[in-house]
Amino acid sequence: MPRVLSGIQPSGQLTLGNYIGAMQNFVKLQETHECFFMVVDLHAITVPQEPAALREQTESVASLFVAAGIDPTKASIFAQSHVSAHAELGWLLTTLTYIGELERMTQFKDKSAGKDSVGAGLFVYPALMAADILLYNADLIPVGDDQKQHLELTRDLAQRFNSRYGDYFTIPDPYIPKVGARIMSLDDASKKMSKSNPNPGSYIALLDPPDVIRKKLSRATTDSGREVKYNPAEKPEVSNLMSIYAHCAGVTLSEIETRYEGQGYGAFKKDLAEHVVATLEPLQHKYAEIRSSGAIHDILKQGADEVSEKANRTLRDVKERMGFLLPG
Ligand code: ATP
Ligand code: LTN
Repeated sequence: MPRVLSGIQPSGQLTLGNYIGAMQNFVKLQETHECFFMVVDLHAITVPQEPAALREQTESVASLFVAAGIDPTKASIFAQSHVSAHAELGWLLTTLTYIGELERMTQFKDKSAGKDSVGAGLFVYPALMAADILLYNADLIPVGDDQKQHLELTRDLAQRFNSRYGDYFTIPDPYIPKVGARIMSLDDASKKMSKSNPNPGSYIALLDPPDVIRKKLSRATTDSGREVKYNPAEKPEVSNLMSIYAHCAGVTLSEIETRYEGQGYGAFKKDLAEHVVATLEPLQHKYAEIRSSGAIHDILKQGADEVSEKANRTLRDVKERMGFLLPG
């Protein structure tokens, strides 16, 4: 069975962007693929995290995986730091990565812009992501549009390793949704919706209560026109809201255009809020159940147990190929 792998950082409250861009595909792919879904806590610490918040968010993200419909009997759900081979292969791949490649990464440029001191982890982050993927020889990587460049680097590193040390790694392909691969900020359609944005009005968190969702969407920026038309270049705000609508209501963009012809933005935004609320309510109920049951610890332990053997085998093979003296 082809393998799918992806990760989400426990760096804040998950947003509708994470859900539409990535998690919805996780749920879909678990039916047809062998799946590995990680809470990438080692990636989250590339920017400062409060220890108590990191622990809480790690449990929260793992619980949201399950609440969104990832079934731990079909997919392995685990915390990256519970499988130490990730950090170790990350280091080995860092030594194969060129500084120039890392300097070109737009996520690094965005996250380091304007900062006086930037941790080295933020810079070498893509090599750790490559390790996540290559440890399991994953074939398909469901991610949002912003991760395309990191995935290109993963492919280059796999090819570089294979040409230096002999064919070993599978070259992974991205799996990116056609609509909704880049959900934009509600207050600024030139920036992607992001859980680490300091303005909570810029995103819909998956755990926002219904009234907060309604308020945030009614305040979402729109242009001064009236037409509900999909045109990301000229009407980026409305087009962004239409992508969200399409996902939550399960309709096409042209169906939305027909539905709101001649009606202006008011009715559209009101209905949009109800579709988002209806999408998130079942997830929120399930989330509350999972958190109060305490089951997530066992799910994460089971996930790490399921994947560790495969990860350790890859690490051993890689070390052997690179010329490390193996113990014993
Ligand atoms: P941070 O703001 O902390 O960098 P993030 O919100 O960008 O976090 P990640 O954990 O980096 O979230 O991303 C998890 C997954 O969600 C990735 O596959 C990413 O591509 C996807 N994703 C994140 N934001 C969006 C978005 N606005 N639209 C579509 N997909 C997104
Ligand atoms: N870099 C990704 C998170 C991530 C990931 C991965 C995604 C870490 N490891 C492996 C896919 C596969 C991000 O910032 N969203």
